[in-house]
Amino acid sequence: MSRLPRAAVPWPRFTGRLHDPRTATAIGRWLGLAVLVCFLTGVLSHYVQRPPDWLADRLPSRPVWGYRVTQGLHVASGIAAVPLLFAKLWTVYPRLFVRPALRGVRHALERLSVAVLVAASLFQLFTGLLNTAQWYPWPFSFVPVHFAVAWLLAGALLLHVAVKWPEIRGHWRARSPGTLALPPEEGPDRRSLLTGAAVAVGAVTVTTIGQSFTPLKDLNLLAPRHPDHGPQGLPVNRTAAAARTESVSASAWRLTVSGPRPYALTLAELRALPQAEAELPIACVEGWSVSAHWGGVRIRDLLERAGAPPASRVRVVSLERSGAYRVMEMGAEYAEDPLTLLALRLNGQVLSPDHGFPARIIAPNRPGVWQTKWVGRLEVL
Ligand SMILES: Nc1nc2c(c(=O)[nH]1)N[C@H]1C(S)=C(S)[C@@H](COP(=O)(O)O)O[C@H]1N2
Ligand SMILES: [Mo]
Repeated sequence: MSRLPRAAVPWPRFTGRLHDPRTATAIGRWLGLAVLVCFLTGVLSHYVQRPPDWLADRLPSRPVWGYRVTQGLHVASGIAAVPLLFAKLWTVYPRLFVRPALRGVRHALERLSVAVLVAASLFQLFTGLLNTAQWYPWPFSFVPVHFAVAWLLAGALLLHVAVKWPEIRGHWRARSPGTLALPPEEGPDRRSLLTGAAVAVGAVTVTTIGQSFTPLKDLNLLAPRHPDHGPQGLPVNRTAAAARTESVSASAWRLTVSGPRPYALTLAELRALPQAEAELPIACVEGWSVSAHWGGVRIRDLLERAGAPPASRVRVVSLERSGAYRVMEMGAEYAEDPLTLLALRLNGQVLSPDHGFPARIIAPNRPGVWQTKWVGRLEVL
């Protein structure tokens, strides 16, 4: 601001270190790191959930906790970015009052790119945060729009960093000459602001990270889901009542498997097949994740019985009549993994209706949305 003539800044006047470029850089680099982690884990999550055809059979089923960690990081970095973004906006908002507002085409384009960056950042954090609470008060579909705006944000951020590069470089280290040249001042100093921002990040992280990082689950006060709260010690997103699958009768239910040698099995017949066990997490894309002990029949055994050729892909259809997760496709890597089960048991008990009775999918290193509940049909593709 100091470079502008006084008369060009009619109101308000901002002085002090809390609005200077050194502070903006100090907060900006933490915000940049959070955004980078959030972007990379988000893009990964998107392609794991909706792989293009060439990738679908190559997605690795190990490590079993892979998606749990990356999606936990996605949501945690997004949450941490909220206080950082507000601190950054507060530091730089005096620039809104820069006069003349537009100094030429270059300046206009730069201001436009900052407007896009701020709008996209606010949009991403707002929609992402509401998604963790499964609240969608908008007329568009969350996933494609959140994904598209992520690229907009990434582009605007790259441009912003490029434009500000000389300033960022000059202020990166605390003892850069630019800082020393500033006059000493009274009032709140930069360190208090940075400490405040760090405390805010720590507070929102500690009170939400327990939703995926089980050792801290007792501190999880703010996240919508608690790892322990739910039937059979596991949270539930869509209940059997919501999916209208409560009235599935165990005696009438059949698992039908289509393929070269199609067949159908009753629940008793499935239980009589060789059973396998797996310790695997449900890792919901909304951020919560919990590991559980599953028992059931290996998918690869069921596919083999249907005469499926090796490296077959499988489509899983739920009994649910409607819903975004009624039909799921599973690539060959998952279908062949010995830990991928048609689960009949959870934590030592028969699956409860909310966890997918009579049978559900559990696979390693996969997003929760594809752990299909209330399975009725498998189709060898
Ligand atoms: N048929 C069906 N399966 C489903 C869903 C669904 O809506 N319908 N929700 C999925 C989501 S989003 C998650 S996170 C997991 C949660 O499993 P849980 O309720 O047993 O914890 O189930 C998945 N399976
Ligand atoms: Mo989920």
